[in-house]
Amino acid sequence: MKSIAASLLVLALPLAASAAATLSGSRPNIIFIITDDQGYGDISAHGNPILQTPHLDRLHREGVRFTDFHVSPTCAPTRSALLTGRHEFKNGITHTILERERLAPGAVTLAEVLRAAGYRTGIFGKWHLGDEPAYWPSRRGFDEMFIHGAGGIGQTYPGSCGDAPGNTYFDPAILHNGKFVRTRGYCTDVFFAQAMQWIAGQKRGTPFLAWISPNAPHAPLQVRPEDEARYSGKVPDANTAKYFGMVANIDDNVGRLLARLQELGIDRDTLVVFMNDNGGTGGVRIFNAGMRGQKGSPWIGGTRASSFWRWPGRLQPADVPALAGHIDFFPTLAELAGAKLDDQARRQVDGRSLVPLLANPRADWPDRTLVAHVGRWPVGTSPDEWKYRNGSIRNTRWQLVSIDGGREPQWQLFDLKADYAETTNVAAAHPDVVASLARSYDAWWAASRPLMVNEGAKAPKLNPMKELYWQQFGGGPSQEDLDKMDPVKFAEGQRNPKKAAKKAAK
Ligand SMILES: [Ca+2]
Repeated sequence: MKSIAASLLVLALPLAASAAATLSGSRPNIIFIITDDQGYGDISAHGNPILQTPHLDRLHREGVRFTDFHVSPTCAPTRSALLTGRHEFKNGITHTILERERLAPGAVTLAEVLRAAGYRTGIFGKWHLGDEPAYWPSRRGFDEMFIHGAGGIGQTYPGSCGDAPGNTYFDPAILHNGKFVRTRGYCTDVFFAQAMQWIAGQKRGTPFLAWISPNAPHAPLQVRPEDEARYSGKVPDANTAKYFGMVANIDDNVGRLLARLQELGIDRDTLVVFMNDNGGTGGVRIFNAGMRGQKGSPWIGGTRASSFWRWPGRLQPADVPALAGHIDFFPTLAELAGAKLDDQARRQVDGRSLVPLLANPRADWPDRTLVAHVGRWPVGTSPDEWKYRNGSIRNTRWQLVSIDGGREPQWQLFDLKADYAETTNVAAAHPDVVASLARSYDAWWAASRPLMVNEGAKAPKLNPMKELYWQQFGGGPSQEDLDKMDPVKFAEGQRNPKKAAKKAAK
């Protein structure tokens, strides 16, 4: 038996290597679905005891699943890392608002690289990497742009980050290739329908990237009543029912999309990748897959994400336990597309191509470090004061975390192999591990610090998306809009939320 097993192993190695070689430059259509504020635990395939997600479960069942895959603790940071192959701070992104969500103009994007390789590129939903025209996806490699403004539909912040006025999750005004269109329907349905229409219109033989990024299930929990009704009475409170209803609606849309690919006859030419963009939010009270932390924290529960890669006939369903993350997305898709990276792109990308792991879940994968940092320090303070506040660095086995530090760290160490739930600080027992990971963290900060180009950025008085809308349809800012865009009032609200709410209620 032993010799048969050994000879099978000898056979398997060259097969896996040749499978990777076959995937490289295979140029599939790529559909990327990234949901907003859905946690790793908000999927029934991951063990959620209440939520039913049959179509996401199908992507899980039929795909390659990365089981230790990490994104950033919040929205815009993750999206920038996916598009550039490097940590968000190197893209200038240290927040989700206040001009600090804008993707540095000098960065090369995945959409640009794929377009240069002959792909057609479209985005449908949330962008969240800059609302001023110079930052739009149409200037960052996307042929087709169908997006809402800000980090969420209807949001208004001081400066550039803000959506069209009066928008809600129902019938939102959407920016379509530079002009607003007044849509009809629920936002997630609208984004998927538009994406499917665009996909159906693509010429056969020209591959495409469709980036579908619903704003759901991000708060405010504006949900179709029939979707909320699916969970009313099954969960302890109305908000969870709304939140699960929003996820169920996403799942329905994924089902429609998969059926459409079949109808169009492109199911086997299309790689569908599914992820969520940060740790859990509205669902963690029900199920957080045993993890510590959620969105906005540097713990495992703040960054672990679903990462399903389904390509029928080409990728064999499997779990891949290798430590991987959002920074690997760019080099992976570039390799699949057969894109040539120029020197600038090669220097920019810190991630690694996952193609060897897509071909063989046990492929050689040297250990590495991944960093998470929540950012979000107050405007006007030095980032260096926040270097060790809500930051972490990990390799496959260990995670080093500093929650309450500032200019100096307060390191805690966790042995993820024995304690993935991060219950026990073992720093005192492993000073060598602490020192080694801390050195890597410091090197990462030193490399990132000069690239934080949005610190101290000048802000416009009015949200550019709103101005554009008023130019197109008439009207102007209400007093409420002006209050929300007032940086002084905003800062007051940040410092003293209760007092600001009282004042606003007067
Ligand atoms: Ca998010």
